[in-house]
Amino acid sequence: MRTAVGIIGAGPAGLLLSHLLHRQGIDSVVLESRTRDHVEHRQRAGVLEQGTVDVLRASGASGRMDRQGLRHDGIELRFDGRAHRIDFPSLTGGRSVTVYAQTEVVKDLIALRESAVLFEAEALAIDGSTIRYRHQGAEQTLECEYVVACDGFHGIGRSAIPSIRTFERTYPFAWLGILADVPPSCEELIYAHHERGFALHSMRSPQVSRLYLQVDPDDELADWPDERIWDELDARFAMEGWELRRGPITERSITPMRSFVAEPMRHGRLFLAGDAAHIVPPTGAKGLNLAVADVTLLATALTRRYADGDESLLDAYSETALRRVWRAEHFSYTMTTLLHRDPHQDEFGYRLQLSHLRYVAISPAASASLAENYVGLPLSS
Ligand code: RFL
Ligand code: PHB
Repeated sequence: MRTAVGIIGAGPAGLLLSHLLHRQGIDSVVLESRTRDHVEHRQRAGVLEQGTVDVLRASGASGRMDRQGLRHDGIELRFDGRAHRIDFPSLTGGRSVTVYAQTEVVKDLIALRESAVLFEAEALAIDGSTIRYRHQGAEQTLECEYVVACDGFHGIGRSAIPSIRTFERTYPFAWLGILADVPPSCEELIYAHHERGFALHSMRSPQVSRLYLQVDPDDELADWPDERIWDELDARFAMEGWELRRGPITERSITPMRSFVAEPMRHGRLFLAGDAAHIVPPTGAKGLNLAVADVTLLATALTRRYADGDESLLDAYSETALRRVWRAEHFSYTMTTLLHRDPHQDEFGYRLQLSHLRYVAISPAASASLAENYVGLPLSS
């Protein structure tokens, strides 16, 4: 098989890249190791930056998102038993975020690119601009002009860049995430700082809540029966006059927290995009948005290359993308260390967290900085 751009991975990065290229008349094939059903039901992100929404809208992929996505003009920081709202539009010149699940973004993009995705096709190796892969028990090759590895943190793309440097931080905690069939107990997301640990109240729809609890990285799901999860959420969100609604838990998982960056994001005709090149802890809601920013840059660069042979944007891709990546790394790290209880941290560190949170709550400058990073800086910054 032959194509212009061979893409490994049908997550948001690979699917959106294929869609953006298709709109410019550039041929691509997406190889995905898992089944369509698996990819469409993997529970992950929920917050789309304004820039991500703009890209989906401009590319004609936003029909359902425009109908079902929930526009959010703020978040709540809850600490010391009190609520502090960060208002996005007034702090960022009118910007906001949209709550629309990654599973739905992926379903929408697969519907648009169905004919270009080969499911259950596992990339085995990248030799120059040829991808070797296994499909239906047989080894095959995909001959490409360019290869883009959008194959996530555990993919093979990164290892095909010989000069790669990696930067990493792990954290002494993990997130236990649940989906529950119960209307959200809040209108906006709540990020709660508590001496028992961090908790986050998010949502998927007016009927479905998404909640997260900081847990020990060695904890297993068996350690967390339903009642313990709800009791712990109750304790961490506790605030006078506020109650958490409980309902049947339909999905649960534990995710470790990690910061990771690989540099550069290009080697010859091979490019990395999304989680294949970088991971952020989810506290800043940045992972999916970074993946979208990477492939938006890459689609523009490849379009220019196919239009008139100009490779300057492809040459600049890694450096341009990494500037945004490091901004998101810093923001995600800051939110993570601000809000979680570090088991190795002493009371001094805990007091510093509270002081920083109070500063964000009272200072327009500090809350504007948080808001501008949360809604996302412009793509060109
Ligand atoms: P993905 O989604 O991991 O997709 C990679 C795809 O590549 C496939 N693959 C291969 N295919 C063929 N051959 C191989 N050898 C292959 N190896 C791998 C995989 O099967 C998969 O389908 O990466 P992508 O596209 O870069 O997208 C990144 C996002 O998924 C990720 O950054 C976000 O989910 C992170 N994230 C969040 N991001 C946000 O922007 N906002 C959020 O609110 C948010 N919350 C979250 C999150 C991630 C979480 N977890 C589970 C890590 C909340 C959580 C709990
Ligand atoms: C989610 O809705 O899954 C979500 C929201 C905000 C985050 C992380 C995850 O920071």
